[in-house]
Amino acid sequence: MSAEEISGDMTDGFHLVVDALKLNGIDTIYGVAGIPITDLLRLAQNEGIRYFGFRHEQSAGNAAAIAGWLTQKPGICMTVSAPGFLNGLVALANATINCFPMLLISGSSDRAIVDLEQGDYEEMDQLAVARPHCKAAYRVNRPQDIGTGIARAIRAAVSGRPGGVYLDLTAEVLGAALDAETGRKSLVKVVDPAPSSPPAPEAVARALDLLASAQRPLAILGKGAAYARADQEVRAFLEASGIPFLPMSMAKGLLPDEHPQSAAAARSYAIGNADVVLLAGARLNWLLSHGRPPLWNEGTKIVQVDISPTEFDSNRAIAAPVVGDIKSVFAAFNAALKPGKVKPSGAWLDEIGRRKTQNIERMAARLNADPSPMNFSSALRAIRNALATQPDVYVVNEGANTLDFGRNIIDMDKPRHRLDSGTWGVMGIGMGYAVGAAAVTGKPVVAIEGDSAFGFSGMEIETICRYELPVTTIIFNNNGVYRGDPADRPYSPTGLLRDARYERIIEAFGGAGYHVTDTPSLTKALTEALASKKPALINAVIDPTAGTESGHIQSLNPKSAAAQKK
Ligand code: ADP
Ligand code: TZD
Repeated sequence: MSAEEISGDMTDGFHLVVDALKLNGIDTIYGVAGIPITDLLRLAQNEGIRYFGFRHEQSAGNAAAIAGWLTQKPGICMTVSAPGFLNGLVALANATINCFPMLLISGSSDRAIVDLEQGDYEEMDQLAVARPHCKAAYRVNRPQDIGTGIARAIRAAVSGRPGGVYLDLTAEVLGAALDAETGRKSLVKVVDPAPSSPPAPEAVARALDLLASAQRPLAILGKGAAYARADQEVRAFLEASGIPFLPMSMAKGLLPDEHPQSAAAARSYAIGNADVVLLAGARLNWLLSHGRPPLWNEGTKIVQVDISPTEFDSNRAIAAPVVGDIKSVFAAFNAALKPGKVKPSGAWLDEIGRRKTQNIERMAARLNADPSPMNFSSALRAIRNALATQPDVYVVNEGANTLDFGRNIIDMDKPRHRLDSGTWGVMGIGMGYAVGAAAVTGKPVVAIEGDSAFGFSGMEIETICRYELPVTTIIFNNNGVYRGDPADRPYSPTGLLRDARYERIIEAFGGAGYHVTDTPSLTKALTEALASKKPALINAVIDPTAGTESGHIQSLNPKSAAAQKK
C-alpha cells in the first residue's frame, strides 16, 4: 500500500510528519527524493505543501536555510540517508554558523542493522554525525513521537540564537502504523516558537549611559539585526541619536545605503576612531577583525546587543552587554532615550562626512572607467545601473573579488535583500539561495557569481528553469578561481577553462542565455532578463588579470615563516 492509501481509522509515520509540519505552518519543503522519503514528499505535495526538488542536497539545504532567514520560520530540507544526508549537512552547518533557522530532516536506515554495522543500504549513524554541526539533533524512534520531534526541532531552530537542527526519521518510523486518534493527539502545535526576550532595564540604562558619554559613537549592524525585523526600531533609534552606522554585508539595506548617517564609505576611519561602538546582531569574528588593533582602537568601549549571552567577551571585553532580541532591545532603547542625551560631536560627524566624500570621489574614477575587457568595477557599475530602478530585487552574491567588489558597489535600499557567502565565506550558496529567495518572496533574484563560485551549484540552473523562477544568474567569467590562469602556467591550481560559454547551460534547459563583453550590453541584458521575469544567465566576460588572489582577504593566506627568516 502506498503512503496515500490508508484506511480511515489508521495513520502512519508519513502522514504524521506531514500533519505535524502543516499544523506548524510549514508550507514549503526543499529536497532531493529517494529511499526512504519519496512517498513522504509525494504525500506532502498532495497535502498542499510546496515541494522544490533539487539536483544536489547542498543546494536544497541552502535554499531552506535562506528561506528560514527571510521568513523567521525554519526552512525545511529533506534528504535520503547517508550520502544525501551528508550532502545536506554542509548546508545545515552553514546555516548554524550563520544563525539561520533550518531543519534538515533525513530518512535513515534500519537502526538494528546500523547500530551493529551489519551493512545496510546507505548505512550511517547520522544522528552522531550531525550533532557537532548543528544547534540540536534529534531522532524519532516511534511514530507517536513524531509530533514531539518536529515541535522540538522547530523550537530549537527559531528560539534564542537561530540555527540548524537535524531530525532523523528512520524508514521504520515512516512506515509504522498508528491508530488515527492516538496519532492526532500526539501532534504538537508550537505556541510562540521564538518568544520575545526583552532586555533588563539596568542593562538598557548602562548601555545608554555609555552611549551618552561618547563623543565619537558608531553603530555596527549585523545580519542578526536584519533577521530580527526590527527595521523601524533600529532606524528610529539611530535617527533620534544621530549615531553614524556601518552595516555588515547582509545587514545592508536595514537602513538604506544612501542614508546620510551611513559611514560605510569611511569604514576604517570610523571603526578605528570611535570611542563607543554599539554592536547590534553582529559578532566580533574575523569579519570585524576580532575587535582588535590595528583596525580597532584598544580604548574603544563596546555596547553589544545580542540574543546569545555567551557571545559577550568572546574576543574583547564588552563594557555594556544587553541580552535580548533586537526588536525588544531597540524598543526599550527608544523608550528610555531622552532627547539630546546621546549626541555625537560635530567634529566626529564632519570628519566622517569629509572622508566619505573623499573616498566616494576616489572610487568614482574607478567606477566610471570603461576598460575593455570589463573589470569588476565596471561590470558591477553596469549591474548597478540596471538595478537602480528595481529595489525589490534580491541580490545573491558569491565569489572572491566578485563578492568584495559587489558588496561595496551594489547599494541596497531594502532590508534582507542581500544574501551572500556570510560568516564562513563559503562558495556554493548561489543557486540554492536564489531558489529559496524566489520561492518565499515571489520577487526577482539576481545572483552575481564568480565563475568558480557558480560551479559549486551550477546544475541547479535546471531547477530554476524547471520551476520557471525569475532568477537571473550573472557569471563574472575570468577563467579562474580568483583571477584567470596565468599564460605561463597552464593547469594552475586556480585555473578554469578559458572562454567557457556558460550561457549555453541555461539554453539547454530552455532559459535565456546572454554572452556579453561590454558594459552597455550587460546593462541591457540584465534589464531585459528582469523584464521577462524568466530564468536567464548572463555570461559576463571579465579581464582575467583584474582583481587579486583571494580578493580582499589576501592577508589570510598563510605565509611561510621559513621564507620570512631568510
Ligand atoms: P554579521 O555576519 O552580519 O556580522 P553575525 O552572524 O556575526 O552577523 O552575528 C549575528 C548575531 O546576531 C549572532 O550573534 C546572533 O546571536 C544574533 N542574533 C540573531 N538573531 C537575533 C535577534 N533576534 N536578536 C538579537 N540578536 C540576534
Ligand atoms: N570551497 C568552499 C566551499 N568555499 C570556499 N570559500 C573555497 C572553496 C575557497 N574559495 C574562496 O574563498 S573564493 C573561491 C574559492 C574556491 C572562488 C573564487 O573565484 P571566483 O571569484 O571565480 O568565484 P572571483 O570573483 O573571480 O575572484
